[in-house]
Amino acid sequence: MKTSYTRIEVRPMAGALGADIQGVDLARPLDDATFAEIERAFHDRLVLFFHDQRLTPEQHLAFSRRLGPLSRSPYIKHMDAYPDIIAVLKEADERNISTFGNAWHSDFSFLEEPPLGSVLYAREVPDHGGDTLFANMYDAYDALSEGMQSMLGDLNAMHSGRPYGVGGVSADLKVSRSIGIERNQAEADREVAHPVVRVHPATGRKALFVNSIYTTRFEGMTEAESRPLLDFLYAHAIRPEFTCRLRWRTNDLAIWDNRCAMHYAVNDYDGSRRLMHRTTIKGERPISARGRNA
Ligand SMILES: O=C(O)CCC(=O)C(=O)O
Repeated sequence: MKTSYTRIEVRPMAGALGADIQGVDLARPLDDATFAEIERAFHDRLVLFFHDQRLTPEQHLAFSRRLGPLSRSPYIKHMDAYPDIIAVLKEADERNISTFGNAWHSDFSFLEEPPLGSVLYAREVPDHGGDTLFANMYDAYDALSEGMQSMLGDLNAMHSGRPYGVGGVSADLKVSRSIGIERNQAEADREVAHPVVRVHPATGRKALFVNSIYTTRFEGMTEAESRPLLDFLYAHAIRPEFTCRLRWRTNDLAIWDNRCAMHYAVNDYDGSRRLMHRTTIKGERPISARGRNA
């Protein structure tokens, strides 16, 4: 069914997901009818992109809070003056180094209640490069065979914050120093179980919920046993047909739904400074297709 909008203009940016939103000034308080259309577009397109928004940190925070209570991400330094904002920064002189989010993931899926979504605001971006890719995890699930869907529907996967922990590969991963990641945190190594297929609380649709940064294995299986199927799912989930790409300009703002989309920050702008401000919206424990939590 085609959804119509009267308060905002919604221009899909790719077949699978993503939309440019026109006709909104996020610096002003939004009336309920306009916000309801933004929410509807968010559920329909998963990633919304607003251009040329002139926002103070307070206005960025106020819009974020319309989407839900904010959460603070463990292991990441928040801004001193704005403890609900992370500065996602890579300086021009940080060469041959990873960026924050430079692998496909759903934010902090290792939390018992992973974030609903994030609001990313571009303060300073390179002339070219530094795009963000997104993939639609409903489409990834829908495109699997019935046999695979049914098998995955019975599984939980373990997620861990190992990139921030002592035992994981990434204690020594070189990532931009500017983001302020706290590594070597023992509690990050613990695992949390989530359903492999989660049901979106607002749309009722099923989405694949595993990602290459935080998922370690299937519950009840070893990492070696899990690896082949996880690798298949990671490759399957990012088929070009399931993706869209945001090309940032300064003052653009994006919101994405972590429950049904993954994203990837492209690290192709050595020699340029890129500064984004991110807020994170609190989420809930993923609901499984079996009708109960993991
Ligand atoms: O900088 C970006 O484009 C995205 C960074 C990221 O992956 C995140 O904030 O979770």
